Amino acid sequence: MEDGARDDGAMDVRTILHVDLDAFFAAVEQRDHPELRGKPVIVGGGGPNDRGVVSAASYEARAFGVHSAMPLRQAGRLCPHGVFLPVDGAKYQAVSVEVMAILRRFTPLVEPISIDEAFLDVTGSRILFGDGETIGRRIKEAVQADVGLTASVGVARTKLVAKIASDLRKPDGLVVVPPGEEAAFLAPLAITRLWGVGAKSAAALREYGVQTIGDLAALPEDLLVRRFGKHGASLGDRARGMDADPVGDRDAAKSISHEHTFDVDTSDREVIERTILGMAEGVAGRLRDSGVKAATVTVKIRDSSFRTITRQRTLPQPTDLTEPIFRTAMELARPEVRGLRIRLLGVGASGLGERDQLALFAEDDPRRRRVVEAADAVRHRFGERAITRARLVGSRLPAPFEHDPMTAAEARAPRQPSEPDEEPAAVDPESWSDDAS
Ligand code: DCP
Ligand code: MG
Repeated sequence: MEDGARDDGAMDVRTILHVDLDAFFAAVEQRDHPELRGKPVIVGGGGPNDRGVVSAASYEARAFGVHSAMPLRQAGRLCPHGVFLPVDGAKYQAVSVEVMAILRRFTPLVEPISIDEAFLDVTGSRILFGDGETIGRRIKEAVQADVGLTASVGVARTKLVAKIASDLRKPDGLVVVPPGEEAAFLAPLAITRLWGVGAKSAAALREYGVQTIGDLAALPEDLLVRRFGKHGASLGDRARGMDADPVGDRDAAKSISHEHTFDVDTSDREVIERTILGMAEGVAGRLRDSGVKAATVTVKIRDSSFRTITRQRTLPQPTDLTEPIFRTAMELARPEVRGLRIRLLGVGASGLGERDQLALFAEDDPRRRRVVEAADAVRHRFGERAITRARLVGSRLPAPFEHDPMTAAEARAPRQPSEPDEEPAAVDPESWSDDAS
């Protein structure tokens, strides 16, 4: 069935796919270690006695109640016979690149939204490859054949509905929502599946007897607007599956951040400084990879009592280099860490703009840029850790794993409440990945 154009007789009915790999990190490990297939595999940190959290759990491990963002120690208690493995970020990143390349065979309109998921607008590809369902099936087959992983796919007229659909029959799912059936498809599902409905909104909606997306769709719009303001109007639309957001809309992430949880809380200034340097380096590398510069640097600090603060500052000129990010992050962090035992540190960059659009700002020394670009080329070939500043060598600090705050994965993870910022932050502190919840 042509799942576009026809029903509405309009050529502008889009066909959007959301593709999400199943148990991504754990599935890569099971692929590479056949003896682990069928076993509960838990990827994250240094094993069941580690302070960190679970990054990924195989579906076998999920049967024991283990899930992403759960403390590893809790996972160890729930699943004592689980196979615990460290995160191999460089490997997963390389697999992610392969998968995204497969998706681009089907349409140039691919919007990666995290390491293992992307939206595709295949409206213009239907004539070549078949309807949305057929393209979804072909993508699943290609990912299995070429990369050896299973993906779940949702097909719908909007990003919102495609994403909910891909999640519904995981793992190895394919869910198609024909145009016109969005509201009926969403109606029986819990409201927490809707983007932008967090625990707080869900509790507020329950006061009105709203449990399902269908209940929400049935509420009068003026009530929603009165109760939730501007957000309320779009809430009603989204409950009916309406979402005009085009694929590829956000060509760049709104912010880039790295964070690190210490195995043991620390007040060692040298360790803190080296950690911030490592993260500044990681953030700068990702800015350069994306061809953008950042105007604002943010630090996040959580102490041993779990008090969390963020501080930010706008730079005199946007940058994609380590030094200014490191220097600014240190200036922001130094007064805040004094006398405290630190549990977690984060460095973020926001206010991103295309490098070329920012040409009116003085360019950095071109020789220095060539050196940096050469280093990036090595980093891409041999992984994040290949190039490390002399300062980091021998520190035995783990390369901070990249958590992209814009990913839906992170948005789904339960969070620790943060304290409000003193300075109004352009980076929503809630959007930081939280690996300590
Ligand atoms: N991830 C992480 N920390 C989190 C959430 C996710 O490190 N709190 C990493 C590990 C995941 C990957 O990102 O494998 C993709 O995230 P998903 O939310 O898509 O989770 P999975 O792919 O593991 O499982 P699912 O089958 O539910 O998609
Ligand atoms: Mg996934």
